[in-house]
Amino acid sequence: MKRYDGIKNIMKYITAEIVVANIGFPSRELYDINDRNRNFYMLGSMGLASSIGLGLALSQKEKVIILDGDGSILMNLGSLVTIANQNPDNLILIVIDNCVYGSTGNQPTYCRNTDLLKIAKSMGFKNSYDFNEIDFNDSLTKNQENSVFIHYRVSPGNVDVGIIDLSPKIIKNRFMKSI
Ligand SMILES: Cc1ncc(C[n+]2csc(CCOP(=O)(O)OP(=O)(O)O)c2C)c(N)n1
Repeated sequence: MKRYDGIKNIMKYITAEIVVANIGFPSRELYDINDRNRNFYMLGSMGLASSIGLGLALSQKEKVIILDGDGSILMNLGSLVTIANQNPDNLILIVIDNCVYGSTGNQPTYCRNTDLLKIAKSMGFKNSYDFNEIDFNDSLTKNQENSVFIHYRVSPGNVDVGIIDLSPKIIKNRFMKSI
C-alpha cells in the first residue's frame, strides 16, 4: 500500500479536524483525495509540518492532524522533543513512512536503521502507536490527555495526481478563515 491509500485511510475518518500536510506529493495527494478549507498544504518548508501543526494545536482547541513524512521528521527531529514536552492533547502526528524522500525521486532515507516509533516513545510521547495496530477512529475521536504519535509504514511510490491549483495566499487565507 502506498502513501496515497494511507492518506485515504486516514481521511475517511476526518470530519472537522484541521489537517496539516507535508510538502510535495503528500499535499498533492491529499488535495486529490479530499480537498477542504481545513487542509493546510505546506509548501516549501521541508521538516516544518510538525512545527506548524504544533503551533496550531497550542493556539486553539480543535484537533490538529499532521501528515508528515519520514524524511521530513528525520530532518527536524527536534520538533518531536518539543511536541512531546509541550504535549498538547489536541495534536496527532502521523508519520507516513515510505522509507524514501518520495517527492523528490525516492532516494532512501535512514529509516531502515532508525525506528521512529521507538524514537517517539523515548522522546516522551506517552501515546505512540503503529497505525496498523490501533483503531484510528478511536484515537481520533476520544479525548486524549497527551499528544499522539502514529507511525504508518507504507510502500514507496507517488500517485500521478495533478498539482495544487491554489496559490499559497489562497491556501493560507481560506485555511485561516476556516479555523
Ligand atoms: C530544506 C529542504 N531540503 C530539501 C527539500 C526538497 N524536498 C522536498 S520534499 C522532499 C522529500 C520529503 O520526503 P518525506 O518527508 O519522506 O516525504 P515523502 O515525499 O516521501 O512522502 C525533499 C527532499 C526542501 N524542500 N527543503
